[in-house]
Amino acid sequence: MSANFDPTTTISSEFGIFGIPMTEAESRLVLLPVPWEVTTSYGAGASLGPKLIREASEQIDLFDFETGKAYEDGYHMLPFPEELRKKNDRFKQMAQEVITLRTDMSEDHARIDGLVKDVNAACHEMTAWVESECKRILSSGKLLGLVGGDHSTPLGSIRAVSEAHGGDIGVLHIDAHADLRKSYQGFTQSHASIMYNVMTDSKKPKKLVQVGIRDFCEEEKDFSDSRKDIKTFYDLALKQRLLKGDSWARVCKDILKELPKKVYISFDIDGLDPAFCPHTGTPVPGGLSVDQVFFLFSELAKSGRQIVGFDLNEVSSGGGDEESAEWDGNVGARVLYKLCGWSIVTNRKKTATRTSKATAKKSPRKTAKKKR
Ligand SMILES: [Mn+2]
Repeated sequence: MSANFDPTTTISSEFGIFGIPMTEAESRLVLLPVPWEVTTSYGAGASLGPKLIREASEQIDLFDFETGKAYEDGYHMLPFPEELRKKNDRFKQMAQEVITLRTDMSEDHARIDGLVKDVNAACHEMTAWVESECKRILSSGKLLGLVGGDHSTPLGSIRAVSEAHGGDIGVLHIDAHADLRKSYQGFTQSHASIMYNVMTDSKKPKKLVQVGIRDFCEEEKDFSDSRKDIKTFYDLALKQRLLKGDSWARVCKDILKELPKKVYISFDIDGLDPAFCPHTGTPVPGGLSVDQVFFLFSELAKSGRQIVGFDLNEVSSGGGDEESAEWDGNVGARVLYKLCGWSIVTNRKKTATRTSKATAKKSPRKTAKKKR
């Protein structure tokens, strides 16, 4: 970090995510942007998520009430992958044609099947690319966060993290949707199937814990019920507890009880009340407040659990212009900032000796800053 860097003033996000001017090599945590929304069925614009979040991120005060100066360890967002974005535009058109043909009850099954096959193949390629990028980041000993895109994007990151820990991780999945469909509109790799794909993968995590779920079909509920390694906390059940006077602290305790020591957080922004993400693709009334989610994160950290990776998805412009989605970007950036901070802090605890060395190394920089 440059000696000229002043964390108390607003610095353009052009210098880096949250205005932090640090390279990948200098950073403890690396963010992978994945501008992909090929099979988005309803609102469009999730591929703009990384851009919306990055632009809003410059507004954030770096010192955090809970995680302090975690940012000093360095956050770096990789450049937006232009090739992937172009591929997204091409295959999204094909996926849209499928949806239109199906809606029109088309009999042209050969055409539909051909398009579906091509779209599924493109989605597999995206997942393979994400997986290899994540493996590269993890093998350099860095912490990892993925910024989507729609919620199909983190299959590769969850796979990479799960494999790195021999499957000994739990996924904390915050979402309005269960995402446990075998396929949706013929697409096997869509946002609606992400957790089905995660939990039927050869490198699957040992537990999936879902929170805020309020939109699901019978098949998804049956699938969740049938699996001992999946626990779904339905939004309605959580709200009923709160409405009867139970505390969110007790609810969080019950959620955390289901999770092992190592936790990967998969956060679909629509898990929040739509007031916090009005332009997201598939908003559902109800949901969590930002406060409730931040409290859950802090309880997770306090419990001694370690965040081994995370993703944030479905922050979107809703198909409108970017300016209209400024609020969505603002909330997304703040959620991302908490995820980054807790990732640093929960991994610091585990490697106390390494941290003290890192802190010692940092002090000359602090002195340099004071000279200004
Ligand atoms: Mn969702």
